[in-house]
Amino acid sequence: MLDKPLEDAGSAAFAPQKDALNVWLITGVNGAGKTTTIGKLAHIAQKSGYNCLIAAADTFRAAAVEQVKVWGSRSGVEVIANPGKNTDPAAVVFDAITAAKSRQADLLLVDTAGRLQNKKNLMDELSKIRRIIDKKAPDAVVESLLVLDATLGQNGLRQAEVFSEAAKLSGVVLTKLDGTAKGGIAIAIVQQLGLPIRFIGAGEGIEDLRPFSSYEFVEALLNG
Ligand SMILES: Nc1nc2c(ncn2[C@@H]2O[C@H](COP(=O)(O)OP(=O)(O)OP(=O)(O)O)[C@@H](O)[C@H]2O)c(=O)[nH]1
Ligand SMILES: [Mg+2]
Repeated sequence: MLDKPLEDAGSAAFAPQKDALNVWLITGVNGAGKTTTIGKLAHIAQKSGYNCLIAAADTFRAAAVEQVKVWGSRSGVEVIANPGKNTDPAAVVFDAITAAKSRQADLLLVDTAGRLQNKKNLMDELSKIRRIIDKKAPDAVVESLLVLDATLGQNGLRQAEVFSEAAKLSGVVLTKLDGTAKGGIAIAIVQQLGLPIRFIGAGEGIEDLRPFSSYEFVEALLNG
């Protein structure tokens, strides 16, 4: 069951497509681990020889741009940000796509502000970001990933449903699996929304991201 969405998506291995701009939109509720995941992904991408850029589209929280810049410098990946205050995140994404095209980047990682799925204005803002990506980069390979805190339980399903609609989700990253949580909610998400789980976050460090393996996941779930 966990493997089915991977098969439907074409391939189990998840990597940026070569000879194209890949845009990975990273979404989720507050504190799920989006920015940390961006840092880890930038690190792997850089190590694997992809030309990577980060869009700092969390313009909501004052310290968010600084935080993602720290991750950018750890991984040696440039961060596109807007220096103004309270700027429109969709405008940052617009600028970042322009930069990615002119630098012939392979992968643009878009950090977004945490938002609760019941805040309509913030979900509309996310839809707008998604629309800008589709419009400004029609030839890009877009992945829209929900970062889901494994410790959250059943609320995760509702989150995934609403985010799926607003951001046209194509996959899930399950974080904080290094703690006691087993992330059983992922099974409901896979079953009900047909979304593949792409990565597992298992720690706060830059190396603590792994590709999802259904075998290891089920084994860990049952061995608890
Ligand atoms: N143990 C553990 N902690 C994690 C993991 N991923 C992220 N964290 C921690 O979770 C906290 C929030 O991480 P962020 O990356 O800032 O989360 P975010 O989704 O960007 O948060 P907002 O931008 O405020 O919505 C930080 O303390 C991270 O170190 C993980 O896989 N395991
Ligand atoms: Mg963040």
